[in-house]
Amino acid sequence: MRDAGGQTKIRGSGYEAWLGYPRQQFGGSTASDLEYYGALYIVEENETLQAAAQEYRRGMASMLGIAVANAAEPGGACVAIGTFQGGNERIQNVFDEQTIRAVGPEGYAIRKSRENHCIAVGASSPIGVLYGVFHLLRLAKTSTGNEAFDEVVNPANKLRMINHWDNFDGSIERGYAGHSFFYKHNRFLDNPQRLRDYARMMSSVGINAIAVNNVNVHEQETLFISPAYLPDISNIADIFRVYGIRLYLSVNFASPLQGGELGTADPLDPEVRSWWRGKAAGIYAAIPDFGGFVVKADSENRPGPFTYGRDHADGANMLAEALEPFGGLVIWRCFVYNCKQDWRDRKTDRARAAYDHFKPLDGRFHTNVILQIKNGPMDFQVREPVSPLFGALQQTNQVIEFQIAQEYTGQQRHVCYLVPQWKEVLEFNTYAKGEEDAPVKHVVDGSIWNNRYSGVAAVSNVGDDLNWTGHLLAQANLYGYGRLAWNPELSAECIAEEWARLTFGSDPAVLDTVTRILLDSWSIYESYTAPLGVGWMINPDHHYGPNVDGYEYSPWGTYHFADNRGMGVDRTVRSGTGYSAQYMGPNAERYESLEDCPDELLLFFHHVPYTHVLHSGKTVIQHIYDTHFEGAERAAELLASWQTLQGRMEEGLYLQVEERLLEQAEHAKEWRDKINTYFYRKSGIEDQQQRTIY
Ligand code: GCV
Repeated sequence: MRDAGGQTKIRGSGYEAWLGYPRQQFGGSTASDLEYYGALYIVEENETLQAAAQEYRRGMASMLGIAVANAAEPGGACVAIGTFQGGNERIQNVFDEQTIRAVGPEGYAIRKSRENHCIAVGASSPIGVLYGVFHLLRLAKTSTGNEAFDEVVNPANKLRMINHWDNFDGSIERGYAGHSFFYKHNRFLDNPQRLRDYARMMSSVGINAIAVNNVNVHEQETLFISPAYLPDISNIADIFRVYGIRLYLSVNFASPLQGGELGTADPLDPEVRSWWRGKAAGIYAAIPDFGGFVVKADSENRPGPFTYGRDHADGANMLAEALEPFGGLVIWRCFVYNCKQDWRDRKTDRARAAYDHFKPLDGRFHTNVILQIKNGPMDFQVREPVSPLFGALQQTNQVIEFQIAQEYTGQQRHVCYLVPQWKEVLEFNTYAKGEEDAPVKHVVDGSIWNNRYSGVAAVSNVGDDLNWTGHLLAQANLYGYGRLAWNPELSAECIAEEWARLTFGSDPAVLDTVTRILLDSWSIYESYTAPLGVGWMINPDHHYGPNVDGYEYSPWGTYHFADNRGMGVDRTVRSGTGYSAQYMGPNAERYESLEDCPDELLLFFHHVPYTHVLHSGKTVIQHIYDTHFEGAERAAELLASWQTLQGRMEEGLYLQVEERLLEQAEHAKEWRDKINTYFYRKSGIEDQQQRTIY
């Protein structure tokens, strides 16, 4: 957003995201914390601690309009920040041994001590202090000004990662917010301020790892691990480091072949192994805290170990061995499937692929390999079951992969707050421990199997749009992802409210409306796009907009198997692909059974007649008609709700969201009409309510 003079307008653009700290009116009559907020006591010089101090000053200036002083006088009221060992006597006085022991490597403690006249933020590492300061700012923003601060906070997940699908030419695969802010026209962009602001945002929600290039690694990006490119990559890593973020690179499994250096990429070939060891040494010479490699292999036309008759443990372990001496990790994706599969036999099933490939390899991966598993067995659809690999892999480090980028969920042109979906996945009981609860969140935080590495990763939704995410409300997904990765116990409501407050301020009408829009949005989007667990009804390649038979990897039919009698994919053991047996205990039974399968996943697991009656009491076809009519209406209501907020926030923020919601309301009608018409023509069954179906 630029004004007439060409100046970039930050206020009202969304650029500051949740770090803009709108002016705060404390509600409490005895806003006693204010006496502390005006002065800061810090003694350490470390860059990360200085960044923490800067954040604090910036936040307080914006929120309270105060210029924070350096706390010079001994004993004066202040906020004191520092590491436990860093020589800050306020910190030393406030925190006892027991508290210090309870704080993990990235955690922090916050305590208000009247005796010591301070609010203290202490940690065992500088990054812990920075996280603590972000937390204090959040508290100050969301509090009444008179809280009893006293908590120790540690992240639940070790790895809290973002994957960029940015290409060196500046495009972003599945990017819906402009171009890359790392690269353009095969050059590194020189925009350290933008990178710093990005790192601040990510750090403020606890992200500690970022892979900066697409998992589909093309010719140019294959060279990122070579001396010609490492100095530029290392500049990015320098910025990230201050904010506690390690840089990762996606690598091409066939890298040794590029430029004819070697004649093979066979993971068991000694020359190949030594080639990768050499590369690792070169990378660590340039970036001593380099995180490691992210790898997509043998999937969607990417090279991989299958070419050489090797399996994925062979492939991953070869890279792991190269990175091991430097403490690096291999993050190996389980999104491995044959996109050219012919489904006509109705036994072949893409949903089976990840489990079929990786379950037999459990226990064979090196200790510095982490498998990255998409949340569902297919591909980030609006609705799919949880991947059965969670719980099935018991001797393997693993992270879950979400997609913040809204590839199949409205492409950041429609609002679709995904935190409720992610929460459902994280709470899903895998039954991996029989009677004992074994939810996905405890599989991925490593606590169930005592994994050395564990955590959460997600595909980023940012680009060079001034507001980062295209749709301003899509910032809530980015924010929410980070908050959830840090603490999966937070509720979707609490995260939505927190984000709204940090972004728009504390006007109750705004908070209430924004929170409601966010919380309703997934169900609204689902209702006009993806009935009963059917996905993929999108235009080929770009995946935007309705096209019932459109998806490019279904040239032999469809992913919904609709004919004139019924629809859905039979994934039962009894008569279908047998996928339901990949689940454990009650999950396998529930999905196998037509009676017990939950409505929202019915057509994912069963092929049924259009007249099949759901638990809701409606037939499948009537459900499709009703949800599509209702969905379009509810999309229009989102716009109407938003319009009640005019004049209650910065105009720039209001207008950009209004524009997107207008588009969504229109486009929901197109979805309604295309899908209803398709299934009306297929089934020949009239709508009970006699509404017009085109
Ligand atoms: C980066 C889906 C997307 C691809 C993406 C792939 C993946 O198929 O459409 O763009 O490739 O997932 O996760 O690797």
